[in-house]
Amino acid sequence: MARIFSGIQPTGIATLGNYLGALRNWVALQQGDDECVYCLVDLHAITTFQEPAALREQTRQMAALLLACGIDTERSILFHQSAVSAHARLAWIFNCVARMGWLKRMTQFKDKAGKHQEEVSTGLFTYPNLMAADIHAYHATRVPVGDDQLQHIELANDIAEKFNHDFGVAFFPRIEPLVLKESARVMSLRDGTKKMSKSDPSDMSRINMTDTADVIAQKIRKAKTDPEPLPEHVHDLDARPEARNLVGIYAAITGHKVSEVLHRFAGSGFGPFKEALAEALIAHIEPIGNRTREYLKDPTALDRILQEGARKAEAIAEPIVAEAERLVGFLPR
Ligand code: AQP
Repeated sequence: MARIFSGIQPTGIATLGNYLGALRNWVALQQGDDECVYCLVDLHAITTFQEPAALREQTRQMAALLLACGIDTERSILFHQSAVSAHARLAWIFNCVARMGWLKRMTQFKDKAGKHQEEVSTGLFTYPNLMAADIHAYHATRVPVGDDQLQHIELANDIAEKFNHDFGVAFFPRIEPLVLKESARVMSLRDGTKKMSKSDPSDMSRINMTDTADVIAQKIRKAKTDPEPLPEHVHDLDARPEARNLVGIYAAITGHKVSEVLHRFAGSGFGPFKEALAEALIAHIEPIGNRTREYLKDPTALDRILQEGARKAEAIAEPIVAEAERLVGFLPR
């Protein structure tokens, strides 16, 4: 049995991108033999400023959504990162193991910081070290991620290797990223070259997992497209990012291959295709949104679920991080 770790930032309402790139896989992975540890990474969330009351609200909202998607706390551990101090302690050690040059190469930092590299928080820069700590604190070896996170997994492996080398031990194992190819990356509905993000300022750029049927239909109707009809061949989508994105979403949500979707819609304009896409999305997402709203009616129960999860997470992470601290040379706590 291996251990799986994955996290999501409570920086807003989860999007269709989070769902197809990550959450859906989290639910499926519970059926296997591996132990699943799923974390609401609130320490990561504050690398960009979060209004405190909103952060509390968003963390509960994300917990409710994960439960609504099918995360089962009998099978998986679900908790919020700040409740288990082992994450921050190991992250500090990794801050001292990782090299500046490694972090400077991280494309997600460059994307997120953009032209403001001097003004963003240092936490945003060292974010990948905390992510490495999240995984290694559990000796997790399998990590389901969207393909945008692959570089961070490579970095987590580099950090583990350097730690093992520096301290002359084989303590942290290698991590294997799990990426589902067909649905790996969902792009913005307004710009097919930009990833769909829960913190994009434009709500029309994304499908939120709690959007109602009307809102989903409207967002798909207004999604950016081009004037050409849908093509016959998959490679004809290469230069058409918006069309490729919508066809990819339809394929992922219906469980078909992109080629099968094109076979059905080739030659048709976007009107009928968008109608079919909206219908498929609504059938899939609306029940999840309804269940999320049900869970949110009892915030105390949600807090309790997360706290119980945190105690289980701590029971695994504490001895591992205590051993890392001993290896580094710290006296016992
Ligand atoms: N558009 C996407 N397509 C596929 N997968 C995605 N993921 C995020 N966006 C897409 C995957 O969702 C998991 C959780 O992501 P996160 O919330 O920890 O951070 P993120 O990748 O930065 O997601 P967002 O939605 O873009 O959040 P903000 O706007 O706060 O930065 C990850 O596995 C990620 O790959």
